[in-house]
Amino acid sequence: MPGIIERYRERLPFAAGDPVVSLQEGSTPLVLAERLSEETGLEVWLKLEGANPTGSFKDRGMTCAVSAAVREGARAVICASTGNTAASAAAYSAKAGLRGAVIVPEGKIATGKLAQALMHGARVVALRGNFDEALKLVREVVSRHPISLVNSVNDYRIEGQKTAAFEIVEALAGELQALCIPVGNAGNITAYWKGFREAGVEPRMLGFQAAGAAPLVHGRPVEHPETIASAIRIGNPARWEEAMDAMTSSGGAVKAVSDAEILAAYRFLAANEGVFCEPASAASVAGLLVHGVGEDVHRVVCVLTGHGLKDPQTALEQAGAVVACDPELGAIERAVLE
Ligand code: AN7
Repeated sequence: MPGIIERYRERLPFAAGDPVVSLQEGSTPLVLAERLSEETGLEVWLKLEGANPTGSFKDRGMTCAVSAAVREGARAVICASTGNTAASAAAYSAKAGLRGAVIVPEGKIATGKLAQALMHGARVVALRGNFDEALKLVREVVSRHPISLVNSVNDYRIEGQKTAAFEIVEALAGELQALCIPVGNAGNITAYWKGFREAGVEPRMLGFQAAGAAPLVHGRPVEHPETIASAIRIGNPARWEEAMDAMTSSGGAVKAVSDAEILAAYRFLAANEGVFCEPASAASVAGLLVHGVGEDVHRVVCVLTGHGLKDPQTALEQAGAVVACDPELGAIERAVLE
């Protein structure tokens, strides 16, 4: 499959002949979740955005943001990030031959994401502050220097990410009544809603935030957001109004899920559906299990935004222990069979 710009060019702000920086993102699996369906009495599908080239949905937006930056003659890109945007921006700027700088909250990004950003050669800046402070600062930096901002305040990011909604509509022939999605900086829910409306389908948009980082649920910014789901440890989402509009106009809602609920869904998906996502992604399924989807829903799609390998540390803390064994047949048999 080609990347999303080639696949959906007529619905994106790119003309034939424009430069395209792509790693063949998009065209991700949509998998029927049989155990979750049994559990909920619904038909539950999982959109596996961890199958994108850098392991998260950000690649859909990043191919557009970086391609547009190249078209505009930019030499460098920058973003604030809880990790996945940083990994994606680093990869696409490496592919494009641009310089990349990523500002991340010190000590609060998952190991895999940090490894990615560094390997792709970005300048990685660990801010003694949180994501919201980092975003505020990078907005000031780009107002003073000719550097392209690739956070989801950049409209090209929304354009690219809306293509996930197109893929879902195509795969299910437009037959879905609800979408469950984690919400952090609120770009992705904004993008899905735009994509669905452009495709003429209006599922109920159900956004889920971590309880310790739930500004949209409380109706006011959270100064010190905290959650195990570091990707959505965000207290003042940039796309606040648009996200609220998506949820209200679709008859949806925004609700909170606790870290314990997120981790339970995270383990359930890995153990029972064969799908390893990162903790923030599991907020969509936690929301489905804890809050339900309301009346008259037959089919629901949960977006799993990032791959579980992004955050090996949380996985090892949540998983069972390995079984030590001497190199001897009897010992192996006991270890395997008992
Ligand atoms: C796995 O990388 O904000 O509501 O800087 O990595 O569009 O912010 C990541 C967000 C959900 C929330 N799931 O999406 C970043 C960043 C995962 C994420 C979200 C993020 P938005």
